[in-house]
Amino acid sequence: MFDHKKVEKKWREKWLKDGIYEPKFKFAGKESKKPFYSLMMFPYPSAEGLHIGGVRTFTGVDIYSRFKRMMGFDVFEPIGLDGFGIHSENYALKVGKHPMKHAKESEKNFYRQLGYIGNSFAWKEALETYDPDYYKWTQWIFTEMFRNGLAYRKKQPVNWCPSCKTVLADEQVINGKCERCGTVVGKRDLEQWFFKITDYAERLLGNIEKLDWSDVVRIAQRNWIGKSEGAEIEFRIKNYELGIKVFTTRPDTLFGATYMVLAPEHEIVKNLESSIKNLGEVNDYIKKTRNKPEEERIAEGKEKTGVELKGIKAINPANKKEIPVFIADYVLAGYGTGAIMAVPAHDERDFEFAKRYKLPIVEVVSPLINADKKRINADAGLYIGGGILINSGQFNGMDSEKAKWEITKFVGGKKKIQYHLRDWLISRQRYWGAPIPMIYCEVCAAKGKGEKENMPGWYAVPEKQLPVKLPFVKNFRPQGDGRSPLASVKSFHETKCPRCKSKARRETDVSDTFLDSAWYFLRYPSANNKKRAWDTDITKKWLPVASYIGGAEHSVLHLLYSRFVTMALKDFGYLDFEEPFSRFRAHGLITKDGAKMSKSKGNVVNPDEYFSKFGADTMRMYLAFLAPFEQGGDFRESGIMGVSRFLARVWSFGNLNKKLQKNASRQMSGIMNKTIKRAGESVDNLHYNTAISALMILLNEIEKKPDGISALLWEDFLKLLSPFAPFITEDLCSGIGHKKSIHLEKCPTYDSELIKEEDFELVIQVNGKVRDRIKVPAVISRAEVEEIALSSEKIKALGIEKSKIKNMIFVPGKLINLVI
Ligand code: ANZ
Ligand code: ZN
Repeated sequence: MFDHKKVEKKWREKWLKDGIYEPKFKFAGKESKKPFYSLMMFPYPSAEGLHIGGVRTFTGVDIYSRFKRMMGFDVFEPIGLDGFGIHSENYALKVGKHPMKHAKESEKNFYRQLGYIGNSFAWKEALETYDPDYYKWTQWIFTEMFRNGLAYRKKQPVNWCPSCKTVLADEQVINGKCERCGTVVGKRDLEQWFFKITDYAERLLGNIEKLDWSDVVRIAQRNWIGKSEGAEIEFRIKNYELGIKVFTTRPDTLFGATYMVLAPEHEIVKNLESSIKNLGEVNDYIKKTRNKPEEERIAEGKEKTGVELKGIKAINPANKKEIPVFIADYVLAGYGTGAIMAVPAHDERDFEFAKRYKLPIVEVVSPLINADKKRINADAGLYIGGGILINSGQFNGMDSEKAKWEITKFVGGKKKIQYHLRDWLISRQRYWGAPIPMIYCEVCAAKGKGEKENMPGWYAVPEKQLPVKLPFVKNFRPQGDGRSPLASVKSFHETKCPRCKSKARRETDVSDTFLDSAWYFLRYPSANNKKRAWDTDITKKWLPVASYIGGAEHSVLHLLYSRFVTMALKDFGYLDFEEPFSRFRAHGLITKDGAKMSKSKGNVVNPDEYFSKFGADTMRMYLAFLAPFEQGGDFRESGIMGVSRFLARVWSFGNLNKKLQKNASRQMSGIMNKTIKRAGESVDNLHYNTAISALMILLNEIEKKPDGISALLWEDFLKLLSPFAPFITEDLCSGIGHKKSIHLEKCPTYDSELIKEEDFELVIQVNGKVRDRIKVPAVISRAEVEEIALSSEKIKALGIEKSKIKNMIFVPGKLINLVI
């Protein structure tokens, strides 16, 4: 019997002691020739410990890394913890523990769990974001952003989570709710630190095309950046020396602009107050709407509300007509100019609003006859496509595309490119994060002095004074008054001005956790460098990251921020590349017995239990066998047994047949060759399940004729299996006299001459009864077999379809049994 606990412990300790998974970063004359940086998204150590989905991702990344290592690459597979942040702090609050203490405990638990899954981590480079050695450099990056003009302060309505009692970046508000706690997010006027990510919008967008990344993520980033081409056009206000600029993507419809709408936050209202006849009503409306969550304001189907500025008229610059001006919350302050020209005949929102407030609807674009254009709500007169201009003076008859720029020119407007992306809000009024390393001096501010001309009074903490350590604060609970708990710690915030030495005050907000994780991949290969954030030579050699794997839910958060920070650091002269991750693949999610795993359902799989019962090799292989890595899969205990039995057979064959012959039969080499080819290709596209099927078939063949198996062939089999089942293969390999670790061996190569497709007869059963037999290729994936079975005429004749099937049991090389 294979005693997994004993075997795992033995090898884990030996691997660590021999340092077999530590790459050669830079030893004199011994630098790595073929570096390969294989990275899994930074885990945050939740108190519940490792999630089984996380285990699947980690071991999936490891399988890939191990194959690369066998192919002669010097693989770096680092590990660390993204432990700062609201999530950990909220948990600490909930259980009444201090985050510093809680962090140490969950770190221990996490590293214990990450230890037993059998990954080839480079433990010597482990790092944690709450370690001052790490956040010293997070702070340094902040100061560099400031020095290079990419960090600034601004007062504006910001997302405010009333439960977390802190501001949130736009990216952290998901469907109007806080990404961390699910509470509906409101707005608050606060002065905050921002990073100018919008300066990089075009580059962030332009590079997307060149990235070898999962499509879902590329699309999400493109949409988030949201580039719109249009025009900025000014509308004059009657009897005032004032104008209101609007951003429009449809300047061709200008003649149809029958009213204007301002966002409730629009500055100009103050200047018009003396002429506004219904000022009371207007102010009430502004008060009522300005702090409403954005999502709520623009929600589709939501009844549009607004109030007219009575006594105010704007002039449509195209036809000089006087038009009314409204304030309505469907126009947002943070986009374009915060004001629009409303064209109810051609814009859905304006159409709804105009109907409600009985405003004129003037059609100015007529659809082309027979053209493939969308006409929605045709009878009511709303048309959102392009066409031929009507009711537009000298532009009548012109094609709307052409008219866009002709009309813009005619009214003295200008072309404008607008992005939906907004600047990254970086400050948090919380405790558990890296203090923002800035100092404010009132004396300097009064004289207009400061490190940056446009930010009097502000100084970055000099590098030699970093890190600004997060002090131990007993009452770390967020105050809810828009100030961080650090604001009440005098010994922390009292300091001296770096320039004039007067009494000055430290910034007391901490930075967003996403800043911690926006650069960690730069630190890993240089994790033990005390002098610099990263070593230039090592970075040149090891970055960008060759393979990055993680969740698609981070598309517009972590993945966008990391790209931005990398670009900025390149511009500052610290890096010579601007895209951090050459290849990115999003992993799938797993369910349990068909249902989403959740604590409330009580169906969360605890990896501890399963790894202890079945062993790491079985669990790794089972998780890899579930489904192609990029797809989700369903975790079922019944499936684990199949893999467990397979490994037991490997174990007994390896132990019974220690003296194998020198030469393999030709036929065996054929299958071997095919398996090598198939496994290699499958691993490259992360179809581990197919590779495992191929190995299962190979074992069937091996068991059939043990006499025909050569020692070499058996070793090749073990090598192919080793990335999936690192412990059992190492143990068997050492059992036949190998001194060197199997994990440092080269991958077997195949001889394409010997590859000839072979078929076998797949038996298709329904509830154990044979219903059909179909010839299929010898090496075939589970998904392919399922498809073949379901499309068999005989199975179809029984009225069996996918939805009726409870389970499918697949025995590679033999049969598939549909359980209904
Ligand atoms: C007139 C018009 C006529 C418009 C028409 C559209 C259709 P995207 O594509 O997202 O960039 N808009 C501009 N600023 C806005 C704001 N702050 N809040 C709400 N809506 C705003 O959308 C650009 C269009 O959204 C602009 O073009 C403007 O309406 C509106 F037949 O101008 B349009
Ligand atoms: Zn000063």
